[in-house]
Amino acid sequence: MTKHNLKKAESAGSAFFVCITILLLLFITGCSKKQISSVSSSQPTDEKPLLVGFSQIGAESAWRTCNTESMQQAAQEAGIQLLYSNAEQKQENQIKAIRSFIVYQVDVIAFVPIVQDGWDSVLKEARDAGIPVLVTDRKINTSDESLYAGYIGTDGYAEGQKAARFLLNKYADSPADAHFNILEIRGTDGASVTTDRYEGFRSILSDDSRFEIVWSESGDFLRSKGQELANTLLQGSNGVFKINGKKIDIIYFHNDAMTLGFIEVLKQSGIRPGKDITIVTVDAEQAAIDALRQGDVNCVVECNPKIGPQVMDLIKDLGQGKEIPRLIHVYEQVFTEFDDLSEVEPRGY
Ligand code: GYE
Repeated sequence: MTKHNLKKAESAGSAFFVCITILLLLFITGCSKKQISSVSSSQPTDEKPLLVGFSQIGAESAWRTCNTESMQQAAQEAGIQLLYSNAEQKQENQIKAIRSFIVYQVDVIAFVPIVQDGWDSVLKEARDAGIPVLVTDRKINTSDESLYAGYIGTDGYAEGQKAARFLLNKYADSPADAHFNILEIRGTDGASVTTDRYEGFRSILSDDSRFEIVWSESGDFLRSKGQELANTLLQGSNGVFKINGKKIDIIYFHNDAMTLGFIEVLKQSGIRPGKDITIVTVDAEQAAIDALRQGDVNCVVECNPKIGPQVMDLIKDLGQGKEIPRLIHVYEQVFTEFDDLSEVEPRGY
């Protein structure tokens, strides 16, 4: 066989491999075509590429879409074959996907746990099959820490603290007897990042009696829910936003998607976000940075979705049987109304 024919045969072989992979996964999980797809390596090598199963939560926000793209692009650049599964916001779909990765004997499993609890059984199955697991973006609760190799992603607790510190700074000159009522719109209940952003925020403000969290409700990290909550909470507001008779001074949102939906309704109700009410939000999507520049938002705490390259480095280590750090928090910044925003690069999400 000539070198040329050999190359052709190799690439036909790898195309066949990808097809079989997809068919097998579809068969095992019964998932729709939309839920599972394969990204193959752009760098043909003589070695068999690492095969990685990645279970993503879904596509609930621009942040999430960017996170998925970062993983897929980084896998391609690293020559890793990524089997991508979209759980469409359901833990049961994630568990099914992980089981199918185990049956297919992938080299490494990576997943974003939609909620913290309920992973032990499936992770034991992965361990029994000798497949290392990397937890990314959100954390898990487990009775046995050895069930996963490590975690890489956001520091939700620090994000909550940063949001609260902005408020301490903004109201630094307000007297001790001033009073600020806070509304909190939480992310998905049961998700580690929701708990962390909730607790981090309180850890800073609980010592300052000027701040009172008068209401906290989940908007599930969705723009549509943010809008829906605003419509319900603002009913009969007549230009002043009150909950249980208390005028809301500050709203702390666990993500930008919910913020953007909510402030649209605030404006329609004749309340000026960023001016009549202080708005603090997490993620730093481009739309939130634009809103900060326009004065509709006062503080944006960055949550970094572009972790694909770091994830792939860890996956390569795991593929070689190396140990990885137990916990890696990625770099994240804060953007506020007091900063010079002219240097902020386009966010890309
Ligand atoms: O803030 C939000 C997304 O898990 C850190 O999930 C992530 C969060 C992010 O839907 O926009």
